[in-house]
Amino acid sequence: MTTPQESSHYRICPLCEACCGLEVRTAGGKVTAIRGAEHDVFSRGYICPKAVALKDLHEDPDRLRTPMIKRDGRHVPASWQEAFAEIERRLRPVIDTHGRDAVALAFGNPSAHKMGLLLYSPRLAKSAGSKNVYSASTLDQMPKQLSSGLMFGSWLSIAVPDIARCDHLLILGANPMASNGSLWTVPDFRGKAKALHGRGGRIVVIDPRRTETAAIADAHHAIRPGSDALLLAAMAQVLFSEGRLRLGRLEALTQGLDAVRAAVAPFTPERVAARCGLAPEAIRTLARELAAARHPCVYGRLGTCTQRFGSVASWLVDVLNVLVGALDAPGGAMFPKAPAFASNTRGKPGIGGGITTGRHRSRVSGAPEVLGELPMTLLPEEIETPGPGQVRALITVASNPALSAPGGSRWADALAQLDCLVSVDVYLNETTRHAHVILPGRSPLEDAHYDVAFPQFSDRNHARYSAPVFEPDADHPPEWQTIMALAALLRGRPASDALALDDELTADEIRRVAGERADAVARAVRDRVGPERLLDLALRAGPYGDRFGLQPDGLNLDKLAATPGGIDLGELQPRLPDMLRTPSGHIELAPQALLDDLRAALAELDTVAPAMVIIGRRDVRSNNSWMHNLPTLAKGPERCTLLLHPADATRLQLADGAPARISGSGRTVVAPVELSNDMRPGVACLPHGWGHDRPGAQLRVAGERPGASLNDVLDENLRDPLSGNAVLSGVAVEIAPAA
Ligand SMILES: Nc1nc2c(c(=O)[nH]1)N[C@H]1C(S)=C(S)[C@@H](COP(=O)(O)OP(=O)(O)OC[C@H]3O[C@@H](n4cnc5c(=O)[nH]c(N)nc54)[C@H](O)[C@@H]3O)O[C@H]1N2
Ligand SMILES: Nc1nc2c(c(=O)[nH]1)N[C@H]1C(S)=C(S)[C@@H](COP(=O)(O)OP(=O)(O)OC[C@H]3O[C@@H](n4cnc5c(=O)[nH]c(N)nc54)[C@H](O)[C@@H]3O)O[C@H]1N2
Ligand code: SF4
Ligand SMILES: [Mo]
Repeated sequence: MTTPQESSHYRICPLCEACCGLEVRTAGGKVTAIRGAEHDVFSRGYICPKAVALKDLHEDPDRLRTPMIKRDGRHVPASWQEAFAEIERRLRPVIDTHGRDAVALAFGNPSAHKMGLLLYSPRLAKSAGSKNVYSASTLDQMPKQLSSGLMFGSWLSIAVPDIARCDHLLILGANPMASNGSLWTVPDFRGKAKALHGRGGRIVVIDPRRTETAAIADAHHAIRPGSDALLLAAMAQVLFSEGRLRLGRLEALTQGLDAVRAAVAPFTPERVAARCGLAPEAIRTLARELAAARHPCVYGRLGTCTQRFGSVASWLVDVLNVLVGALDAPGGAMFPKAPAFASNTRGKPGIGGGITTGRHRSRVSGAPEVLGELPMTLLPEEIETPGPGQVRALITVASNPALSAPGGSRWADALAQLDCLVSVDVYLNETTRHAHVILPGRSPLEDAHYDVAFPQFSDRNHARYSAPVFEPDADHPPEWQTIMALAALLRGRPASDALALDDELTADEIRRVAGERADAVARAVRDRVGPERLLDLALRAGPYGDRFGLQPDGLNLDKLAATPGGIDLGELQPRLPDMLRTPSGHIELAPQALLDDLRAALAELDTVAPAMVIIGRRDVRSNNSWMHNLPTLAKGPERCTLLLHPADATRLQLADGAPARISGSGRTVVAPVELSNDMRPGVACLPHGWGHDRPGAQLRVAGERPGASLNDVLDENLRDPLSGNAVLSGVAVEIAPAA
């Protein structure tokens, strides 16, 4: 027997927002090694332990390879044709009898990491024509998208720290040492933080827990959960009242400075100190240090979004960046310039239509639409509540709300009630066990990849593309085709129209963007189909593109595909005012909705904070709800533990390792206690995405140590009213020894 030849492949990691370049070595159709790709122009060889688990994912016997249909309460394998026939049989009557709003869509996190899903999901939503569109965005970053949209005019114009030149980084509610960054694509945060320190810079962390990131920081302030908006408003108040503004060139680009000054005036450090749990002098120092730094930058993430005043906090992060002249300045918070798909590189530079919200409202609670979506936490009530427009069918795409969204058992009850649940997914898990039909996605190693969204948040401009590592099974369609088949069904056409529909929609798009050059443009990309055709179009029309021949030196997919490891497009550059798309052509520093909600935060100051609240955490060897079935990551110590400060544990009569009963919203879970001096007293901490003990799921490894689901005890009725984002942090719970 001869040993099969080893070969090396370049693949962009699809597992988290750092988007590291990987070198995947294979032999005889198997992965033999995964390491960081040293030649990657962006990540330069960095990887974390999760990347290696791509091998486990590819080989996981529980990963679905064929469609599954539920018959007599059990999932059985089926052909693709049978699966689509079953979907048509269930979906058609729902639409015919109850109308388009009776069909809901839910898109989950991995959609953002698969080119075929991110580019085709909008087409699915459009084909459904339903108001009931939901996504993980409202469990995550919608507040930041809203505040950025209001300030800068487009939903993805999000400023990121220019860590290569920054010398004072203030981080609120983010733990990039474990998460590897979010709305900030920053592979090797640890190395970059070290370099910042090497330049004499400082990192300051605001977090109720002394996290892995706080541990490498120069200062850590254990804020009371949910009070970041108050802290940031007070810091702005200090800058105004002490005459420490230094807007520089931003002054002429900004509108609303006086309105912000007036709005933050009541938020003195003394007024907010108790609610924030920080001393007034500490708050003053935070503001003064920021103002005094040469290259300051404020960065807030998940912890600042998943709270009642998430939009206000997200806005105030950028207000501070403006007040100290850090926005759009080297070393500050800058706007990357993505080679494709960025709305802030299209249209007329410097001005635009801005964003709108509230074009429709949710039927039961009346929550406003934001970015075409309704709050994920409201989906169960839309399924449960009878009446015209009641949701009776649901298509989930890479979404596991049964574990990811607050509401616990309410999700299972609602999902079980649907006339039609279709899941495009790779596992039979806590959500898809309710599906009438599951349509499996391919292994990421069988797909080509380009990061559609993340170059818009990257700490350096770049373009990278990776080809499939393995030849896919010819009978297993790529996910974009599955999505187009569903889109065809939603349009009343046969699923077999998927490819024709793709051609039609792409031709429409070409006509729309290319106008009179449409024929030439269509000819230029005619050898490609699907997402690669859309990618080539976007790259060539983009800011570095070859403009279909007008700029022969420019970028196109052929050139990119011929350059594994990618093309470096340089350090971040100032982009104001050109990148603005606000109707005024200015930075809107004082959007009315945010001013109004900041006023509402004043009332918050006089409420009594609950005695015990719970927050979440992320672990390097885990990812949301779906990577617990991969043996490489699942081994090692128990990860789903309840962190408690020893003083709280003593008071609650809980010893290290003892099972604790955690109750909230009328629901209860049990998790083992882990004593931790890193916790702020009065705050407990449990990771989310666990609870793999639901009957009917097929997750053999995860089921061995299922853990408890944090979202079982979080209150699905709590959200940031402006963005619709769920409150996942600082929620009141009761903790007691489990009997
Ligand atoms: N309490 C609490 N809850 C949270 C959070 C928190 O911090 N605290 N974080 C929130 C955040 S930030 C997010 S983003 C959400 C994430 O929540 P979700 O959007 O639900 O995402 P995941 O939990 O990652 O589940 C991903 C689903 O996609 C499937 N999947 C994996 N890979 C693929 C693929 O290649 N193709 C397809 N079609 N499916 C695939 C998995 O099997 C799984 O069903 O959770 C949120 N929930
Ligand atoms: N290893 C790993 N990496 C991941 C993921 C994962 O599950 N595991 N998930 C990915 C996803 S989907 C996302 S969105 C990103 C998120 O990436 P990050 O934004 O870095 O999110 P977290 O690591 O959850 O860090 C949030 C921090 O906010 C703190 N916090 C909680 N409440 C408050 C508060 O009220 N105020 C302040 N100031 N802080 C608070 C928490 O203690 C926590 O340390 O991570 C991504 N990367
Ligand atoms: S940090 Fe994220 S992108 Fe990089 S290797 Fe780990 S999981 Fe993959
Ligand atoms: Mo997320």
